[in-house]
Amino acid sequence: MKSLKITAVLVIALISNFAFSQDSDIIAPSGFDKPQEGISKGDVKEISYPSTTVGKDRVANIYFPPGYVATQEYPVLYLLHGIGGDEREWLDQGHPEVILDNLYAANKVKPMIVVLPNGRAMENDRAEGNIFGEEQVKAFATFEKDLMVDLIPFIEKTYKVKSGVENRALAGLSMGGGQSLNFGLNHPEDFAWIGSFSPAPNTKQGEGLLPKPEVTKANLKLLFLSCGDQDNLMNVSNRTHDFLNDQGIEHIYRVIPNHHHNFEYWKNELYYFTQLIF
Ligand code: FER
Repeated sequence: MKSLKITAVLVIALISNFAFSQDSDIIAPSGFDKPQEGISKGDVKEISYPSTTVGKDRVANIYFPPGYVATQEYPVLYLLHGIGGDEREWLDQGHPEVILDNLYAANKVKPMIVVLPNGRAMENDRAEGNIFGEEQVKAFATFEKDLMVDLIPFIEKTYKVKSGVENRALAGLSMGGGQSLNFGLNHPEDFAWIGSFSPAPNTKQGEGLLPKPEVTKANLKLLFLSCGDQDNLMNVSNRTHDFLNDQGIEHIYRVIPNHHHNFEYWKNELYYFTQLIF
């Protein structure tokens, strides 16, 4: 009887322990997105850069980490928004600056600069009118050129930035998640870290998604693909996960239970992704 009791206690302990460690790997601890008093805070600054792609100056935001020193070199994460957003979407709805300030205070993230661009590369890049229109959706593809030819060179000549593929990350939500996969895998010489949070149907398929498998295999340090299990776009993540497996591209695939296509989920993923990079 006694040994039965001990066995039962052990089994319960094992089950609850297992559930606990699983949860903490998947769902961020409460308070991760709440501003804390008494910790150092980073700075958010709006910048403008000349775009040869669009033919005008374009606006982006930058988050500088707490204790940023302009004479030191930092790696850079480019963080992209969704179809209804612009260069302020993450800041207004996801508050990455709060999540990152908290992670810095807990010493859980490497010092990095985060650039928040506008991923709709067209003359009027506001999320207005028919945001699903052909021209508007095409502008999310055109942003590849703006990013590679205009924005990244501007950032790298304006700020002290660590060189090398291992010091550049690209991540985004939904349309920005599709862009991160499309552009990141098209430029494996330039991005070693890719994060895709509930990628949208703009995500390419087949050889179009993975044009340089050998360079990708050599350079990629992390491909982080995830989706909430309640998201209508799950099929895009599933098909991408299957394709990457078929091609032998190592990646993390997270399916987050009871989560939808929204900032509660995207913030959660940012919390985990940023701790894994650089
Ligand atoms: C679509 C469904 C969703 C699509 C784009 C999205 C281009 C993007 C959603 C988002 O960014 O939140 O069919 O086609």
